Amino acid sequence: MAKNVAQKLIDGHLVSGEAQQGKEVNIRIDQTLTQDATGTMAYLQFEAMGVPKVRTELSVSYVDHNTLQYGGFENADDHRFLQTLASKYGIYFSRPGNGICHQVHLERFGKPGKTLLGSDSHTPTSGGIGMLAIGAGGLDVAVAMGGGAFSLTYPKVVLVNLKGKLKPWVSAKDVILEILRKLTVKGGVGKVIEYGGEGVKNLTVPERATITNMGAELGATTSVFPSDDVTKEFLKAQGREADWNELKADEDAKYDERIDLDLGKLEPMIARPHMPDAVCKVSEIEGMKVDQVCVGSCTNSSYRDLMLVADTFKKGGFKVHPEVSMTISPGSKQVLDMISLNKGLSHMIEAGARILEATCGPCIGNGQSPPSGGVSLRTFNRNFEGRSGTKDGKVYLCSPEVAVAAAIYGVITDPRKLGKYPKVKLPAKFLVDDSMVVPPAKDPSKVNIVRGPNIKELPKQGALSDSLKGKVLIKLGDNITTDHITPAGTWLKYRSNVPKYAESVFSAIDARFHEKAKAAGGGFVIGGENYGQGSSREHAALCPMYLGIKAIVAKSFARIHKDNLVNFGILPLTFEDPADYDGISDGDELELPGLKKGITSGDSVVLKNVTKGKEIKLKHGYSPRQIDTILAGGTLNYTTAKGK
Ligand code: MIC
Ligand code: SF4
Repeated sequence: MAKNVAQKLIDGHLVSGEAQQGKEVNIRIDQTLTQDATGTMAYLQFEAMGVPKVRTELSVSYVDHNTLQYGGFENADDHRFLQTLASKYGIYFSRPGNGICHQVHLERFGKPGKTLLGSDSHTPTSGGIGMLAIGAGGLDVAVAMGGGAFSLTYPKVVLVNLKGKLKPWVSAKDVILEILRKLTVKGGVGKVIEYGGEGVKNLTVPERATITNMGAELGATTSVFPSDDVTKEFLKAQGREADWNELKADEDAKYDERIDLDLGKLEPMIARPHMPDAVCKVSEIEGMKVDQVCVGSCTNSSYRDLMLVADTFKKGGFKVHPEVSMTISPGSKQVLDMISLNKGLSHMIEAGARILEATCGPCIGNGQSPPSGGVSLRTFNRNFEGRSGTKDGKVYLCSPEVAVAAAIYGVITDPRKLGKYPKVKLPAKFLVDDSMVVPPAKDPSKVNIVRGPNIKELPKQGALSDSLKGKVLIKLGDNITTDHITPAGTWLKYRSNVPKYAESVFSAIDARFHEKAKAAGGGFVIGGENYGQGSSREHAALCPMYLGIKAIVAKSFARIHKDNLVNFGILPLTFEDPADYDGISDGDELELPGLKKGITSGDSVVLKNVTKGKEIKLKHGYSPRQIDTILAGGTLNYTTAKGK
């Protein structure tokens, strides 16, 4: 049977299950990645499994999120824990300063045709070189490191058929913003977005990676490009030609959906606050005053992106506008090293840009929060309310072209006004120096894992009770993100300390939520559509579990978050009739009776609204594996019980 790229990758890694859309399948994972903010939990869970050494072809532990902590030891403790643990268990350790996990993985480790599971939602970045690269919760990554398969619902495959070439001052970010405009933040749920057509050859690997990176904002399982001569050139320039494999769709491969996109017809686009799909043309909002411009993040921090900014400043003799604060975060040490050697860095410094470390930085709310009510233009991938650290900050997402134009003029400006386009040519050879990647110890028995006081034990949870009772602790609307549930920014340092981090749950919506939840002995959360979109952080399940939350009843869930809830034994349930959402109020007393039978004997459970005297039908849609996991009270209980 003719296959598309996504099907070739999934079917080629199938361990069990039926390769049929909508069915759960289990696939073999070749590579894993973690970052510091999700990594400590993933490794604590990996340790709890008692496996002596990772069983993947390659596992890399990156430190890129929390690198510079103000006044405290927590981050440094986490880094030391991660480094010593990596050394002991056969994991490569990418030191802080070596770069953002996705950028470095693409440059140095990713291989076309392989699978990659990462404890970060932007893992699909490596789909830019033809990998099946999927974001997941830390526990799923821990299981994969232990040699276990990864379970996913066999996706629909959407072909984005590209033709033509991008015009000057229009770039890859505009492609993905246009797709977000068309499909919305939940348009990719249950789907893999596969790029094809004659336009593919006109996009370089860094451009492809920008597109697959931000496919995460569609809610897609992943996004993927074929692996072709452009991929080969990129890997050759990285000194990794031997890692290249050709990967393309068969001639008459079938797709579930198709979107045609003429690259030549695209214009500079921008996403307005506070959602990545609130996209319009830059020309529609030109002239708006800008307070900040930030270039960087795993979406747009490549050599190409930064040189575009540097050359625009240099060739036009431009400076940063006096009322704009502009920051640059390079994606990796390689990028920073190369732009410093070729003077691109000096051009940006001369223009008045501020140079930050090669890390996530402002993207995760680590510094450079906008001023009150301020407008910040960022080349990042998320602009959720409050994520920048300023609740009333207005964050817009755009390309490096649009960002530099705004930095120069101090107002949102169509970059096509900047004159001749300084098209960036990728180097025939990138500067390769992997000295900040520490290989694992030759003799693991000599390594002691160092745990500072911030590394707390994993909270535990018992098996599922047959009936759950409690109050509605909070009722929420649509598109609640994991940033709403467990915020990052100043809370990031508590990622290894669940009891403390649990105090952050829903804090931006209700500062006393955690006290309320604890006092009530737990309860229920009611959500709208696409509950839990965004980051893969499993803390958004783990911390509510710690507070005693038993079930989340919503109109629909985002993929990674739903899996995380199951992993930690919280029931994700959906309304059979979405209109029933209106029949539940904050504070209502709810009951889920006869759960065990309800879950095992069909897809439906009954929710009693004791306060309103009504019964509501809910669906669960769990696979047999998920049912067993839920009954056991989560994945760790389930795998331990299975192992006995
Ligand atoms: C993000 O962009 O939200 C993060 C921080 O990279 C997260 C991971 C995390 O919360 O640690 C992600 O995208 O998964
Ligand atoms: Fe880091 Fe931002 Fe990318 Fe998340 S989206 S990995 S915080 S750069």
